[in-house]
Amino acid sequence: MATRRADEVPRGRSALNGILATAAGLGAGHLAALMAPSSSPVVAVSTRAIDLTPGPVKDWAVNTFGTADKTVLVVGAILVTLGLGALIGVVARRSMRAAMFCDVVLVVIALAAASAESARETLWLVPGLVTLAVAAWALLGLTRAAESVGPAHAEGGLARRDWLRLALAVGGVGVLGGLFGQGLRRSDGPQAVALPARPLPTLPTGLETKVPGISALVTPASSFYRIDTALIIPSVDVSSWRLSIGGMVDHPFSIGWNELLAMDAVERPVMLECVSNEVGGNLIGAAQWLGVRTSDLLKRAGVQPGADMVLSTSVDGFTVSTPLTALTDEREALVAYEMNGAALLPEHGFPVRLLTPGLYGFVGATKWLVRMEVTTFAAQQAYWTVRGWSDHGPIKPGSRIEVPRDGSTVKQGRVTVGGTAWAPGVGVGKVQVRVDRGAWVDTTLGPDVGVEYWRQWIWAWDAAPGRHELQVRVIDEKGKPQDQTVASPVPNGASGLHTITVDVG
Ligand SMILES: Nc1nc2c(c(=O)[nH]1)N[C@H]1C(S)=C(S)[C@@H](COP(=O)(O)O)O[C@H]1N2
Ligand SMILES: [Mo]
Repeated sequence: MATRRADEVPRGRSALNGILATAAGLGAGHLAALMAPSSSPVVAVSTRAIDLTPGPVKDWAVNTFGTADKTVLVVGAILVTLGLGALIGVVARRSMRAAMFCDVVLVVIALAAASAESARETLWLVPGLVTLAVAAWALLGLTRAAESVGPAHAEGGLARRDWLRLALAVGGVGVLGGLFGQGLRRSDGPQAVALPARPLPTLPTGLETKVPGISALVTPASSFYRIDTALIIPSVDVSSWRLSIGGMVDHPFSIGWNELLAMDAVERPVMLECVSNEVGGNLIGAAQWLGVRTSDLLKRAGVQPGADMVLSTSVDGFTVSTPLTALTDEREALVAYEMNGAALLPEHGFPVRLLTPGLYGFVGATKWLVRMEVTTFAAQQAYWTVRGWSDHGPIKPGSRIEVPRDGSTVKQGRVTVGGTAWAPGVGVGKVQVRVDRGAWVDTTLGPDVGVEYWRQWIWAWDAAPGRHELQVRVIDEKGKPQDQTVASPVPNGASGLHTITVDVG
């Protein structure tokens, strides 16, 4: 069959060859990564990208994309790589050797990302090498097919059909590899574990039964916000899971699942908030947690004088620095293994997470917990503190209006306004609202579930026609109002009044 030189192939066709070959490589690599889930090139590179993200950028991403931030990152990484693939396809017109070299460089970057994972997998090399082999094979094949042209229609048509057939096959490898690789990893559900039966202390009925639209007193685990750096939810087997406690202690030890379950357990209603939560935002929830007191574990280890921090580590290498006092004082921080009466969901830290009442998640709520190291703030830094977030992260007192919704229209007359408010460690004394910057008026509070829990509130508003501004504030049990200064989340949490606008018709 007659051929043309590579540089006679239309540029667009060469670019398409590069895109298809790259897609095939990524898809095959993702499928191969069923053997080493975090080492799939797309996953490894995206994970490294998250790790290299400074605090303000993380905050921007969370606020712009919410909990879809990871999807945006992965899709972005795929698109950028396919773009580079197009360039490699064009490079192949001049020199196949140079194109292959570019492929190798990209795969070396992916391999470096996979090897840098703090929890490096045994077969971390496999997905990258599969990616390289498939991408190189596909680029060679497609380029050769694109170079083939027949002298007359008949043969030329054949050559074109050959390319098309190969292109479809290569594209298919990319798409199907990616879909199967993803689908098969989704299919292994959470491990079923037997937990000792314990009657749940019943909480009072929340105001959500009276006022539609206000947050439930207890947030169901399935709708609890999720924030973490894990692109793939770590899957931990309780039979091999262990929590080790060491560092500045007299008796370092480690404890397995059954031993932990046999320890004295406490059930506590506790709210949790992400430091990235904006005023009025949704990165907050409240639940009943059950687990072992961190103070019991630390007592057993025997903390040495001079320590002021516990650095806890997740199975995926993520770290959290918690002030030692917060893990030993009367707030009763937990190594928790139940949420709302059931085992933790994988996305919320199964089998075991840290839960420190009154502290933002990044300084007290390590999911997939495997290690607690007693140390000092001077000696060690944790994942987000290295990236510009504060060392100590007490949750700022705050409040939010949930009904009516910001920007909605309501009928004039009696309108129920309601929401949630919190003042961890001290407790909610009062929640007040004001209309159009008038006088603050007291609202009616929902059930009191303790100082580490949020409190629902409602208020009957006699709404006059027109556009109105509503604001809310919490006053803690000691009489201190929440900070009204407008601050963005970085470095230690947002503050300011939640303010909404409502049209009364
Ligand atoms: N292993 C691990 N634990 C983690 C994180 C993480 O990225 N990895 N993020 C923390 C942050 S920033 C928050 S706000 C809470 C969120 O817990 P949730 O997803 O169960 O709501 O988990 C904390 N624990
Ligand atoms: Mo967070």
